[in-house]
Amino acid sequence: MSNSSQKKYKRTTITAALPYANGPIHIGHLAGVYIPADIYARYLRQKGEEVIYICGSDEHGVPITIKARKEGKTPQQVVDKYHDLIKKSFEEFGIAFDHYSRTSARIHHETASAFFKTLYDKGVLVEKESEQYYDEENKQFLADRYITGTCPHCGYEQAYGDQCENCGTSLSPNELINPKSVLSGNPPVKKNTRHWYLPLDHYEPMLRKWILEGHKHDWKPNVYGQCKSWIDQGLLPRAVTRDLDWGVKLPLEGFDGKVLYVWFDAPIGYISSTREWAEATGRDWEKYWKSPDTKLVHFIGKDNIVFHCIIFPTMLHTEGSYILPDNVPSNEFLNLEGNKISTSRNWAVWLHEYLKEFPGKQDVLRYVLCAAAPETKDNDFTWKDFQARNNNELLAVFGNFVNRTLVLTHKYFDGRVPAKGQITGKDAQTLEQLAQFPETIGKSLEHYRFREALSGLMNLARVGNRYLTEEEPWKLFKTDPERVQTILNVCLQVCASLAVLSEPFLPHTSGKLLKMLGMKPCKWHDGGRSNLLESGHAINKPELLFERIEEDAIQAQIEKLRVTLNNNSAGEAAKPLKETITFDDFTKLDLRTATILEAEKVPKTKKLLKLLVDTGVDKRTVVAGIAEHFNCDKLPGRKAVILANLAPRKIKGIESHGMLLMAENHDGALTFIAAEENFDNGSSIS
Ligand code: B3M
Ligand code: ZN
Repeated sequence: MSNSSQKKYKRTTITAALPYANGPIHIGHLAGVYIPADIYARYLRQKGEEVIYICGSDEHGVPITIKARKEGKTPQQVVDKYHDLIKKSFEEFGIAFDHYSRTSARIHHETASAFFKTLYDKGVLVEKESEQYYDEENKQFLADRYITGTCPHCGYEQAYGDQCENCGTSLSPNELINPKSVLSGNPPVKKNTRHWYLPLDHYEPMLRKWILEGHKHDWKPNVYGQCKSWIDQGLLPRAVTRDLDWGVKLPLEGFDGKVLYVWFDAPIGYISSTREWAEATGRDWEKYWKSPDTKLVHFIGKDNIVFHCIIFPTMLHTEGSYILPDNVPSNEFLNLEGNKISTSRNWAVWLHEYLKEFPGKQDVLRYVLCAAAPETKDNDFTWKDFQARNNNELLAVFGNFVNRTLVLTHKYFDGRVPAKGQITGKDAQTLEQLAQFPETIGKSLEHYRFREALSGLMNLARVGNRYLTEEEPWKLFKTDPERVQTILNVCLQVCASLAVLSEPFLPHTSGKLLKMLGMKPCKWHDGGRSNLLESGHAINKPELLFERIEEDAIQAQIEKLRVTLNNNSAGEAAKPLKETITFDDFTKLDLRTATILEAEKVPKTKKLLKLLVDTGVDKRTVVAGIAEHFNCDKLPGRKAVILANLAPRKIKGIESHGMLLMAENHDGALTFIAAEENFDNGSSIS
């Protein structure tokens, strides 16, 4: 369990988070998980290491059944549709998995239920009867996303039973304030049911030693920090079964209607996908998961950290025959044009649409998403930046250098690599620099610093471009053709290195360039050689590696997003009216004019303000989720309307008496509803 970055391994098992098969892949997924994992896998392969890159669709869980219900389909129909779409778009994009499986596969059901059975037979799991929320109208227990309510941490009203998407906190249904069933909209009742729990609390010492002592220096700070705060808060037993009918059936007699929790079965999906691959290719799957010589690396999004760093490792550890991950690189979030990517609001760039709208431009998106990856903090994707990076970097530096070199080689030397003559200091310096690149870029990759690695690759293109521009062979050919031979030889070696070292990042470009140079794929370290192309070797006709992306293509994308924004707000403006209430219902509300006297932020929350409000009748405390919209200093003296007879409730330990009325528009902006400036407090509103 020592710091593993020093450890020598024989092979690497790379997993990328299994995407939920309830929607297509978007740029956030790509930048956060699939592109970095793909670069890493391709790099190791090119180094000649033994590596497998494993993924598959996550087809269980409540998000799938909710989607099926909304669309009037069966869960299987939903996952079939998205599994196919996702798999195809990954392939076309050039994500080179060794295997892409799915968790509805038979082999997965077998693997996951056997895993559960082992933990059960070993007595690891704790059986407990407890009260859980139940929807009487639909006769169903309300697991995870079947229940929503107000987040106790930030006041967000649409928090799910397993997580608040606003503040990211992971929740249990019992913590929600005002819980509601997603199925009927009714408040749920409590009913007894029996479940099996993974007692994480028992394994705290193991986790503390393994993560907090063993991986302090090699795991990314965001990953390590989340693990530390989880462990320090005290781990609790986690239920690993659910009352649902979609999922891996419980392998115990007499428990129909119960399945494994999706977060129990999904990570086992990595193992079953490996088994499926091994069966198909006649290999032994076990060494990839059980040999201490294997380095296991999980690439994930930041909302998956606890599952991959705490829960799954505890499962692997208690099962007893598995290795634990060596690293769990996780990125922050990518935003789109300043707003959070959202599947439900269609605020995303979808991979399958991109592939259609920008045919042949896979590598441009790979490049931009790697260059702007949210490695250490959230980052923003904009179409303007996409265009600029293509035109000013890929095209102007990489493409331009390669094209000039190849065109000149054809023009002066009939497409044959000219021999080097006498070497100047500049030539030697360029070739020495060239020799460093495999090592430098490789180091960055081995530390999961993909942006740095990519900028290393671009530096190589810059070295070549600058050399060519400064040496100006086109001015020398008449007077000193021998010198031109040397210059172009050096430039061609740089091109060959680019072809080799760009493979993990820009595989389509690398393939094209290899072909243009008449080369076969090479090992990573060959990318540093100064004689990769022998003199006399014939190269092929140059083609353009990159094309200019014109303004109209970018405007079309921006327009598409504008339409989405309009549709969203139109959709919201037309929100259906709530059900009719009687006049008596209305008169139950005691609405009063009031003035805010004091305002302060509730510590450790993003959204909450604690307000002292003069209602004309009394002065009282109200907690409101408006901290992101109003400055505390500006609130004292502000008029407001308060719903004064709302039952008090505790929010973050503070008792809140009543609610201030606000209007919220479709952009989420808030404004107070208030009487005129000098109107008396306590006036009743009717
Ligand atoms: N499907 C969650 C997600 O896409 C989930 C990952 C599973 S990895 C085992 O965020
Ligand atoms: Zn929250």
